[in-house]
Amino acid sequence: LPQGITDPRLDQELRQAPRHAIALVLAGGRGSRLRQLTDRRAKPAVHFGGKFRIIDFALSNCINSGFRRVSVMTQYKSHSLLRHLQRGWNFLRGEIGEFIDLLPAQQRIDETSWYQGTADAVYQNLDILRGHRAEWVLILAGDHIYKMDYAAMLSWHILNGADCTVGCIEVPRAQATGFGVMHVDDQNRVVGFLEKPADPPGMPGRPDMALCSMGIYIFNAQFLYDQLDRDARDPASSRDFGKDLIPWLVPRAKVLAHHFSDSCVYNRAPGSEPYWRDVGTVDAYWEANLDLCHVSPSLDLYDRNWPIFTYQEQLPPAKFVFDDDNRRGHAVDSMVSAGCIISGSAVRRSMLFNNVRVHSYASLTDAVVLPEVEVGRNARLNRVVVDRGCHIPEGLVVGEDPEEDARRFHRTEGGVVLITRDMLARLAG
Ligand code: ADQ
Ligand code: ADP
Repeated sequence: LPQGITDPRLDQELRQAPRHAIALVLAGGRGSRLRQLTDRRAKPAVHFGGKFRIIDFALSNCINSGFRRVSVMTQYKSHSLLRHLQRGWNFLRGEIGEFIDLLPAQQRIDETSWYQGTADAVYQNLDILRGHRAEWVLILAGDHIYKMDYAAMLSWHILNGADCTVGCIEVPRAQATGFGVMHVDDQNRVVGFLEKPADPPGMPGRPDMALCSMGIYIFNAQFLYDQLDRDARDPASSRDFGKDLIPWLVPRAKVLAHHFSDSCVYNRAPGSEPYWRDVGTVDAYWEANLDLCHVSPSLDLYDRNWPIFTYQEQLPPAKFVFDDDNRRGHAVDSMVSAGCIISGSAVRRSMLFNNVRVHSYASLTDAVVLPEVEVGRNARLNRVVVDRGCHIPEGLVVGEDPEEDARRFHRTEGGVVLITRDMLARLAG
């Protein structure tokens, strides 16, 4: 919370504010750049960091920030996501007004349409939202990895008297084409907003960087409801926050930019940088998982002051054993989750999710291995992402012959090989 507030009543009001807000987590998008990892599950349901799903980060931020009324909007391939939320995220207490509610696209308004853009997902649930009588609405994407104190952003929104506050980060200009790019004045008021510009404008005095929307918004509730009603009557609108609503508001309302660095939850390591990742591609996903295996990663999952919650299956500890030939099963610079057994095989710089079995003479290097994977004897996997439930056949070698990899699996520009059950079935087939 902001420092130096001397008025005790204002201080109290800001502390209480998250209780009078509702958080909406948009979790309906497909995230198609994650390729076959999102063939059967929405991006927010994709496994991350050994035991988590991507959506756990936004939801944990809500809980840790004191936002205990949360609705998750789902649409695309939602079964895996709903199952995760039902199993792991049902611990809030309805009796004291806390909840995590699931709002699947259910054609509440118009019989023929699913959610169109992100604003439509909210609009179609307006009657439910109004019923919560919130004062503020926090809108989040369910598909980013970061730790952020939304209460700090809400205080900032209230103290600055904004109609709408947009969370923002600075991104190298060349990488900003996938973002909403903003211009702000010296009071942090947004004076220009371009959604996914082909040639993103730089920041004043810093031409190489662009100020980008994180897709996180805080609105005064009534203001948002009025705007959604208006937007729904506009036949030209595609009903999207980034494409339609925010650009329409910028010249007409008080839209402010809030810097992520002001509400980021930092690592305790001195000099740590604000950490925010859109693990939108297989390369970015692979890298962000393996970053966690370094000695001091930029994202600290071990910080007990800002825990990341998830659904946890009851599993035995990871186990490392010699095999019959007295070969040592070991892992270094790696994270190995519960239920794993590494027998007579070598695991280096790898992220192993729950229940991975690695058999004798196999080796894994720079591998991200999702749950329930079995790696057969003598297999050698380098620079791979292995999807949940894959059975890697004995002796399979991946990551040594790019052409062969590309023929059998999906090989990214960055040379990471994605292996799924379907690809293995075709190979066996
Ligand atoms: P995008 O990255 O394109 O741009 P978008 O596709 O709008 O993001 O998805 C935002 C979130 O909403 C995601 O979590 C997605 O899963 C979810 N979602 C998408 N369509 C949905 C639907 N119909 N129903 C429910 N949920 C849905 C946005 C902004 C940019 C900003 C980036 C930051 O438009 O301005 O820079 O996010 O990542
Ligand atoms: P999760 O994503 O929860 O880890 P899985 O990877 O096993 O789980 O499955 C992802 C989604 O695909 C789930 O919704 C599951 O029910 C569905 N699914 C799994 N196998 C198949 C299949 N052979 N055909 C169609 N859908 C499947």
